[in-house]
Amino acid sequence: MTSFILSAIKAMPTDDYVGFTFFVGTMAMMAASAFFFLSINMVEGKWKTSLLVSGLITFIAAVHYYYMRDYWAEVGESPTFFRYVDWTLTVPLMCVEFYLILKAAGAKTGLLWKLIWASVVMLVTGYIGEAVYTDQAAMWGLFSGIAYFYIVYLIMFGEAKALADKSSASVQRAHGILCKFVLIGWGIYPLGYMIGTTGWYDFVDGIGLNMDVVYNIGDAINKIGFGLVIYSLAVSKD
Ligand SMILES: *C/C=C(C)/C=C/C=C(C)/C=C/C1=C(C)CCCC1(C)C
Repeated sequence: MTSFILSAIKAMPTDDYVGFTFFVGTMAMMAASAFFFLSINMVEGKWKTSLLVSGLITFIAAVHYYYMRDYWAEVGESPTFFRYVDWTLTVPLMCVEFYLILKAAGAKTGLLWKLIWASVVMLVTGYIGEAVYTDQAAMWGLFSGIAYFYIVYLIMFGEAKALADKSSASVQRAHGILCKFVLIGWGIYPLGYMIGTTGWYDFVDGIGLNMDVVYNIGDAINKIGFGLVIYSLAVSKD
């Protein structure tokens, strides 16, 4: 731990705001993981797995942030590979959260697999546009966006929504907030993608933000936010 902090200070100039968000991101994800894991024994049995998954999401992110911070400090480039490995593990786990809260209303694993496949398509096409065929970023971003909207459709209007309507009031409430995270919170990522890739209108570059800062803010909001929605569902009294 001391060597981690020392190397972070050594390798991080005070004006490196990208590196700073990787550092704070690491700490935030670690703290959130401790919170979710330690809360498991304070909630009713039926919510323990959901809280465990919340902790796994932030824990997996914490480990990736540890490496991404280092990569940024040493190489000075966007850690695209670690970023997408992180997302490929954590986004499907967020799909699992939807499945787990809707299970009591009869959610089938078929729904879970649809969500997982759509998220894999979304992330693989995004990776191709960001790291492989960078001159075709717009086209791959479009493919990724279609998969993203399919996820939005499933949870807000499709199968998952129908199950939420049959659920208890507290599950309905949690489902509704999680949907907003996917619609608004996940919407932060395409913005980061447009900032980090070429072939878009100039106003995107004019925003003057760094892609990794946008992704890091998105991750903090979505991963910790998702977990807190699950936590408040787990401690609610109905
Ligand atoms: C914890 C990590 C999360 C919730 C990551 C979510 C990532 C996305 C919703 C990414 C979406 C993208 C598009 C919709 C189009 C452009 C490419 C992506 C991959 C950035």
